[in-house]
Amino acid sequence: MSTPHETVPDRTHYRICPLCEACCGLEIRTSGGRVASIRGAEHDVFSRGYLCPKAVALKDLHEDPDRLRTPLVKRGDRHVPVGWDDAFDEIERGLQRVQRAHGRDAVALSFGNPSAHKIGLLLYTTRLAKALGSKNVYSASTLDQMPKQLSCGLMFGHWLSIPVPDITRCDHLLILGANPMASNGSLWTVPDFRGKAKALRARGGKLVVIDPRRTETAQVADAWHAIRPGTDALLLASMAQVLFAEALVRLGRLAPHVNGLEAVREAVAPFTPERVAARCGLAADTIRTLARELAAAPRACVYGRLGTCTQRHGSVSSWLVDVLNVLTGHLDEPGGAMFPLAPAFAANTRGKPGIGAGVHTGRHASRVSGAPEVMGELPITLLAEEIETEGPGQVRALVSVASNPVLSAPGGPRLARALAGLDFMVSLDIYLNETTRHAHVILPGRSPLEDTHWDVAFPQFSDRNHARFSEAVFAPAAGDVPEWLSMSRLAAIVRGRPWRDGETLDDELCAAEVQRAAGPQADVVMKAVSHLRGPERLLDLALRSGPYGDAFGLKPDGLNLAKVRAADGGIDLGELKARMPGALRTESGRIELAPAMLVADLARAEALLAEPAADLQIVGRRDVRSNNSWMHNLPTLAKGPERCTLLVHPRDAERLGLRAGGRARIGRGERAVVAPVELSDDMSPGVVCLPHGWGHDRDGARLGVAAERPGASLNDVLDENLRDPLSGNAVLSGVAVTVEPVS
Ligand SMILES: Nc1nc2c(c(=O)[nH]1)N[C@H]1C(S)=C(S)[C@@H](COP(=O)(O)OP(=O)(O)OC[C@H]3O[C@@H](n4cnc5c(=O)[nH]c(N)nc54)[C@H](O)[C@@H]3O)O[C@H]1N2
Ligand SMILES: Nc1nc2c(c(=O)[nH]1)N[C@H]1C(S)=C(S)[C@@H](COP(=O)(O)OP(=O)(O)OC[C@H]3O[C@@H](n4cnc5c(=O)[nH]c(N)nc54)[C@H](O)[C@@H]3O)O[C@H]1N2
Ligand code: SF4
Ligand SMILES: [Mo]
Repeated sequence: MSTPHETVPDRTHYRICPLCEACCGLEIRTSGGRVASIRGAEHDVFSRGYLCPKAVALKDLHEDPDRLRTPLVKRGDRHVPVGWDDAFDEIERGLQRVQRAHGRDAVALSFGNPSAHKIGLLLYTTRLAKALGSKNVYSASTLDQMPKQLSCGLMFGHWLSIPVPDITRCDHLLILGANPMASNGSLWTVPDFRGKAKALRARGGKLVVIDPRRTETAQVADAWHAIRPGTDALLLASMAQVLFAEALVRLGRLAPHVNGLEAVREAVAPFTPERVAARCGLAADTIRTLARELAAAPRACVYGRLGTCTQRHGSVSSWLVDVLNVLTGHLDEPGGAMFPLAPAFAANTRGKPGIGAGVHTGRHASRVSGAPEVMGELPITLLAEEIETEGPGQVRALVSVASNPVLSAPGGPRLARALAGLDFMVSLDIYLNETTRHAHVILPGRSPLEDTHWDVAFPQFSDRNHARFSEAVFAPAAGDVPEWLSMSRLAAIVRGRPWRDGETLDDELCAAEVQRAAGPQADVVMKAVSHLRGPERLLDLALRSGPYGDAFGLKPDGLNLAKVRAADGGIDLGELKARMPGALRTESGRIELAPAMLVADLARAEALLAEPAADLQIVGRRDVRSNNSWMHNLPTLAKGPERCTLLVHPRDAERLGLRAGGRARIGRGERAVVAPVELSDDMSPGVVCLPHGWGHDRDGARLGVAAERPGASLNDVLDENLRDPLSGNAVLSGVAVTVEPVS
């Protein structure tokens, strides 16, 4: 007997991988309606055939029987499938009831990492947040990059104006707290980091890594320096001090565009290498050499990522990374730290070049702890207390979009208890997991292979400019609702309208945006995109009005969606080019080298000098075959050795009585988890390492493969009360723990 699929001819599809920030182009061969093979697309203008083992798991993800295909509604303690209309009816009743009884702030929004990888989620999250009108907006950004967004926002005027290493022309790359060999890069879209780092060294360049662990990246570097976790602010301030003291500061071309040089000189003056060396765990001479080499290299760059953000001084560390780039004349220069020019959606390409409104924080504060809003968000580690604490403004309902804070945020079990007490919760997700099991209604997201794809954010961080679009590989099931439309329906609901208005609302918002941007030309513009709907309409508008756009026909050689769609493998837009001062959007129209709140916080970091390092600190790690909390259900990736292990230096193991393969209790106060021990002299003594995103043993989740080897959740131990006060980012690295053997 033949199935309908067997009549589908074999085909080869081009698809951008949505699984991490490298955004590799893939060649997916389908046969009989199923994925036959996945390879790197050699003809991709940007990634040129590179891929990692996760890409192949797109097939597992597409076929995963646990991946949700229909909406689920909670009846008693079970989730049962329902039709789409019934699901939206239930959400409309649930959310509007809470809003009517308790006001707008009573409904919170939480969105997670995968929403950055789908155009229909990312563009519509902003719309949903606006429609909601609640102070209670939370996301994975405060578990990740908020410190960098804040420091760059203050320095360059927009939250997404974040420079990236121009690695293909760089000869000296200093990396702190990042492991692109495993992570494939972050706030830096750099497919094939390994190959590019190798080429850098082959042309005589130098790669230096500063990390408490000799990571996979440190292993391919020329030098590795083990730092005491949480002390990057001291180290970086000290390097800046050396530059001033030894007259190595060269602002170069940007000199006339920089404010605050003297303030920086003064702020870093107390941080001599001799003073910080012992606390950082690096010799004073090493710190001097790091500064001198950076200054001496003609084309050099400092790059800091997760390890420099998820610590108590995340904002100051993130700031000082770019201070060093500016002081050594490497910002906005080829081979240095450069600003990509994305073809669509980049705020630093819109409005008046070189000047803007800057960024501001603290326009409101969290109700219970008074933490300032940053980029319209509150720290996600405060969500539990906002749900638990009674009084006006208490959070009583949650809309969760592609987020799994029960595993991804410190204090997971406390948050899970809080979620269980909500009046109403709706999740837009692809799994019934540790977080979504608390939802009254779960709306399924699509398999990436059923969606068209354009990266909204990552071209803004790419090591080369490009425009790439991919079509869906498979048609979605009949009656299936795309995620953008689910988001639009949710937006209609929280605006007090019927969910059935979702599509009309999208039309209204789009027309209003075009009216604001195009004024008298609005009708012509709307007509030009009248054949499109949803995210594709927004993309065509953004491309055509963007820096390479066809300006709706005025520049016939320019880009539009149809052209990009027709270009299999994408369109190369060339190497990174200098963008300063035009890309600035600060109020002064200059680079703010010494934003007041960062300078003030550097003084707070000085207190670290009087505070001895904890006996044992824990840091995280990433494995190339895993991704945060949600890829452990894919057999291709789940097989192989146990990955959720505690790395311990043999010396620590000896004094703590731990042995390889034995089990360790990792504790902090009342909290503890147990994990197998792996001895590793890649660790610095005094630092242990456990990955996050594990702990798939919670009742009510439906993750058959992941539950077989659930692992322990690091965030069951970490402390939701530890934050970088400026950005609200959680402290996930360098937290003091105790470790003891379990028999
Ligand atoms: N201790 C510690 N904690 C950490 C980190 C760490 O290094 N250490 N890293 C932090 C970082 S950097 C991040 S970004 C956060 C991530 O935190 P989260 O974003 O909360 O976590 P994820 O594991 O990415 O889970 C995303 C959710 O999205 C769902 N999902 C996946 N694909 C789709 C889709 O296509 N559509 C929809 N609708 N849903 C989808 C998944 O099922 C899952 O529920 O974790 C943070 N937590
Ligand atoms: N395979 C895989 N790839 C991923 C992910 C994944 O889970 N798996 N997650 C994706 C996400 S959401 C993100 S945000 C990116 C993150 O990508 P990266 O920024 O590369 O993050 P990590 O690999 O966690 O590397 C952080 C490093 O910081 C070090 N570190 C910890 N504390 C300190 C400190 O105080 N100072 C210094 N200097 N270093 C410190 C850690 O030892 C670790 O090596 O990866 C993305 N890509
Ligand atoms: S590095 Fe791997 S997971 Fe990341 S985009 Fe490329 S293929 Fe996908
Ligand atoms: Mo992240």
